[in-house]
Formats: sequence, C-alpha cells, structure tokens
Amino acid sequence: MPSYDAIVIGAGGVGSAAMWRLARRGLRVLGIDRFAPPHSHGSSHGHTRMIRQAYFEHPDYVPLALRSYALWAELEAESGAKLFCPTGLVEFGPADGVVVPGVKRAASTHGLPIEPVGDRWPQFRVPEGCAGVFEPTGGVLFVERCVESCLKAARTLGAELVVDTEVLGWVPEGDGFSVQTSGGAYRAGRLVITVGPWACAMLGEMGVPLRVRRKSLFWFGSDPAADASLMPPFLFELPSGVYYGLPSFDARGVKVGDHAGGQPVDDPLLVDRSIDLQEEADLKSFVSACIPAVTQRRTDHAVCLYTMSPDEHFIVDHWPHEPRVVFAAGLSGHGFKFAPVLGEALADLAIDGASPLPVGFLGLSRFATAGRVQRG
Ligand code: PYC
Repeated sequence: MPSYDAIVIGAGGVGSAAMWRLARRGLRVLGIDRFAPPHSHGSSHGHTRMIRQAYFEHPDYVPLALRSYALWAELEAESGAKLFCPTGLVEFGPADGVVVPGVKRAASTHGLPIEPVGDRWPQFRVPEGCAGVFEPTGGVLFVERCVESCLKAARTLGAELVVDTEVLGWVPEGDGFSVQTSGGAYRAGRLVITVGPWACAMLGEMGVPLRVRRKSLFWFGSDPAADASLMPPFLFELPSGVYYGLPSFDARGVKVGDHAGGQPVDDPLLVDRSIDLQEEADLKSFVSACIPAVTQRRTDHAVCLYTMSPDEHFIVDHWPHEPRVVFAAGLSGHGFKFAPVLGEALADLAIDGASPLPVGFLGLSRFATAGRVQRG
C-alpha cells in the first residue's frame, strides 16, 4: 500500500495550502480530491475573492489575516503567478450595525489603518443612514490561481495529488491510518481533513451541526468606472441583504453576490446550478440603487457553496481522541482569504500537536456545553 507521512483529504483552498505547508515542513504528502482542483464543486472558485485585515467578524481573526497576507506573498514569489491585487476595499452600513463598527473595532484593537470613504468614489451611491469605511490594505485574490499555485508549490516540494478519487473511509492502523478510496488504499501517519461542504456528516458526529447553503454569483457588464484600477471591492450591509462585489477585471464586468441568505443544500453533489430569477432581480436592484456604473446585462453566473458553522466562525481542531488527525470545516463563506494560514496551522497541529498561530478560538471546545457558543 502506498505510504506517506500525511494525507490531505480534499484539495480545495485550505487543503491545497495544507499540502504546501506540510511539504514545506519536509513531509511526504499525498492529496486526494473527489474532483480535479481547482474545480467549481465546492467553495474555491469564481475568479475573485476579497481579502481584508480589519476583520468585522471578530478581531481575533486579525493576526491570522496578517499571516495569511505574508503567506500569499510568499506563494506569489515562489510561483511567479499574480495572486493578489492591492485595490483597497470599502464597507458601508449603519453606524450601529455589524460591519462598520466591527471594522473599526478590529482596526483599533490591532492598530490597522482605516480611512473615511469621503467622496473618493462617485461610483458608489450610499443609502441614507449608511456610514462608510475604507481599508487601504484590502484587495482581491484570484481564487483558482491561488489553488493551482498551492498545488504547484506542494508538488515542487515532492507532494503528490490523486484526483477524481472518492475517499470512502479511514481507520487507524498500526501507528498511522489507512485511507480507503475509490482508487485503492493508502497509508499515512497523519490525516488532514479539509472537505468543505462534505464535512457535515463528520461534524454532525461530533455534535456540531453544519449547514450548507447555495450561493449565487452574478457578473454584470460595467462602465470603465467600475474597473479594478478605479473602483475597490465593496460590501454593503443593508436591510435587504449583505451585498458584496468585486470590480471588473475582464469583459465580464463586476461580480456581485449576497453574503446573507441562500438556499439550504442537502447533498453538495446535487446542487441546482441554474439561475434563480429572484436572486438575479434582487442583485440587479441592488446595483441599480448603489453602483450605477454596473449595468443590468448579466454576463456570467456561478453557484458556490457556503458551509455554515453554528456561530459562523471556522472550526479548526484535532479529531477527538486522534491527535494526528486534524481538520478545518465550517468556513461559513469567509474562509478563502485565510487558506494559507489555516494550511499552516493544520500542518502544525498534525505534526507538533499544537500551533503557535492563535487558532485556539476556532476550536471545537467552544461548542462543548450547549452545542453552540456565541462569540461577542
Ligand atoms: O470573505 O470577505 C469575505 C466575503 C465577504 C462577502 C463574501 N465573502
């Protein structure tokens, strides 16, 4: 049976990064994916993703975001591929809402630069009652290129990847684990499980219910004023939704989505990927009200999956009672930017049993008493 120091199950954003960081630490690594990454079956596709530092979701993410920026830069230098575009980023919402006060809290806790939006971007029409904040360090990641570059960097360090291969199960065996797949069995001393929307059954067994949501991405044709050289990525916290978007990088124009809501998904293999006309109408009415440089002409559409944890924070930990099995799950629609730092933390947890990175707040123990603990 082929034998490795570590097997990574699921080679999307976090899994491909875990392969890179494990291989960087000198391990013989195998990645296994059900499809051929980068692919569009999970949560690591759609051309562009936001990256930001003044994390409104919770200030505890900021040190991880800063390490992630450093790792993306390292990967860019290693791969020679352009992964990151430094555009800055704007966030709008009520002064007593979630987003703007959250950005200010994270920025003041960690001494990060933020600026008033002022009248710098006439492209945005800001609804009555909304404040705005600009993060000059925000930017855009090119998502598929990031996954490709992690895989390439991992392979350069000796890692192997098997694709179109389903993992059927794993069992402890000797001083390691045997992993059964549709393509045969493999052995490893450590397992890293990063299976995105396929993590529900696994976390369910641990008493932590994950929920998968179908999210639609729409691209609309836009004027030159919405080009990435002139307009930053944006997020609007509004009563009708939490709308976000990425500026135009090509003929498809501006990408827009609603970070809130989304239809529940029972089986990630059976997701309806057709256009939902109500979702399209909702996004069209948002852009027509708030970003007039974006037209009503749809140029592209994709469906992506959010795997929501009960408190919408990531779950990164050891498998209970198996210190050499580690996992990341429930990234709740805001995880991709953290892929390399989560990959690094998983490598530390799998190899050393602990990580110097501050990931303790993402551990399973927060669910121990009531099954759900709100972070404040
Ligand atoms: O991950 O920053 C993020 C994000 C915002 C809206 C959707 N994803």
